[in-house]
Amino acid sequence: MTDTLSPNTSRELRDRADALLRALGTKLPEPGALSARSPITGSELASLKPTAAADVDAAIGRAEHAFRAWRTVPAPQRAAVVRRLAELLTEHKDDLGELVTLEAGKIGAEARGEVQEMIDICEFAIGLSRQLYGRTMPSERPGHRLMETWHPLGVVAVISAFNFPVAVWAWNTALALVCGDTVVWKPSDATPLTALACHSLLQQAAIDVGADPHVHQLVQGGAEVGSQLVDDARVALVSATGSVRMGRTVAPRVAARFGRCLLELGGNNAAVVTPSADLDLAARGIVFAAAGTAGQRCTTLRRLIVHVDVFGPLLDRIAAAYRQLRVGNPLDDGVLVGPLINGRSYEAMQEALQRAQADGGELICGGDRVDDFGADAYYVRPAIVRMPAQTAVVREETFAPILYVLTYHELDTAVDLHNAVPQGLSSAIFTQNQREAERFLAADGSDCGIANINIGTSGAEIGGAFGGEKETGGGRESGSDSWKSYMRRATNTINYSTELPLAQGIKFE
Ligand code: UN1
Repeated sequence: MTDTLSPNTSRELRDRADALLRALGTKLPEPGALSARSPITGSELASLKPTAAADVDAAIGRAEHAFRAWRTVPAPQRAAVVRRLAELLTEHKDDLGELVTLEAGKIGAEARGEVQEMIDICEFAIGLSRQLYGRTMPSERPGHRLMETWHPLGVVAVISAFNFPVAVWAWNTALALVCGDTVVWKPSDATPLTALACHSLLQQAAIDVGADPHVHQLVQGGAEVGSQLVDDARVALVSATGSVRMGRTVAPRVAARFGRCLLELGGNNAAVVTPSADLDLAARGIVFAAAGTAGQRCTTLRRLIVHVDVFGPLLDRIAAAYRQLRVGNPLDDGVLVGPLINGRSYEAMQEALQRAQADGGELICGGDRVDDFGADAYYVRPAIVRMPAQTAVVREETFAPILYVLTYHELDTAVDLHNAVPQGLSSAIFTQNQREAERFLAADGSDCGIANINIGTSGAEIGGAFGGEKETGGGRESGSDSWKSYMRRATNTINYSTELPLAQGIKFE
């Protein structure tokens, strides 16, 4: 079931974007070469000027200068900016959520969820500001104390993707600010307006609490802007979310100047369904994880590894749910699947479906374009493809709603199949058998950064560390002790005795 759009929709979307920016206290941008488009229609919402190289340089300079004072502000006082940001986000949750829908195409419930995720990480960061703990260790020497202290790192470059245009920025920025770092943000060039809105909310927060607004800088544009941040020695940490291809260029360049990287790259997430699984619960978890956000989360479920005995009943349930998914305008109530971000995503999806079928895959449902929305908007029905084997196309991440289904007989084979992809972000097993569940979480089980039991692969809470292994890049953001990536550790040995004993019992007399 789908809805069509009225011919005036592009105009309405443009006016709505203007109104939302105003409501969010954001100055409308001056027109320029960077086009902000809505995937709802493919039409332009606004245009703006990309940040020129000299201005990127100046932004890094301002962030570096602001860092000198910011690092000495006590962490609980730094948290005041984040607390005010959380208040502003709460006040503007619906407006910012709607702007996310306009620009990234995700449905209202998910867009508001994304803003909630920002508020959650702000609350986490506020508490964290009093918990940047270092350890004290017993010294081997009499009259000595050994401890570690955590210090701000410097300028953090945040390079974020279109699919979580605001939450991933907040994960990084809320932590970086309480940790005493300053931030230069390069959002996706597909979502410049939500970035303008977030930047102005943060500027407002800083002004309201009397902090230096220069602690946050926004630079806009394409890969060349990101490149400049990657290569600038004043940037201490590059936190980048995006494709494996992007990570492959970023990581060695940052390493070459001994900078630090925090990478959140592609995922190719799978769920194993065992014979003991609660199939109704599994089906619900699978449908949200595979079709939600039109398959455009890095945590999207892309592979389903099902025991042969439950393949039939599980697939019946999932296919029935897929048939009821409403694809359409994400601004409309009841729509669960919005558009793909652009035509390139659509083409990548079609190409992957063709390759899968050439490999012997059987298209069970979906995959077709819903073309009631004009030539420049790309809506698709989420696809399910039964695969005879985990071929090359299945081992790649295609950022679109395709769920490949494979079957297994022995759990060991399922775990091997699960791990036999280059990426390692998120994973799940649906089972009511404790041995199977523990097998999946064990050292020789899932090799991912996230491994869930009876929950889909997407929709993680902010309290845990978020990130993955192998080609996913190894970074951890958001909760737990991810804050350590945003700080530097100093080991301090303090001698309060009148002697000078050397470690390891060395005598040097
Ligand atoms: C992403 O897709 O880049 O776990 C982030 C999730 C969300 C975050 C996704 N909390 O699906």
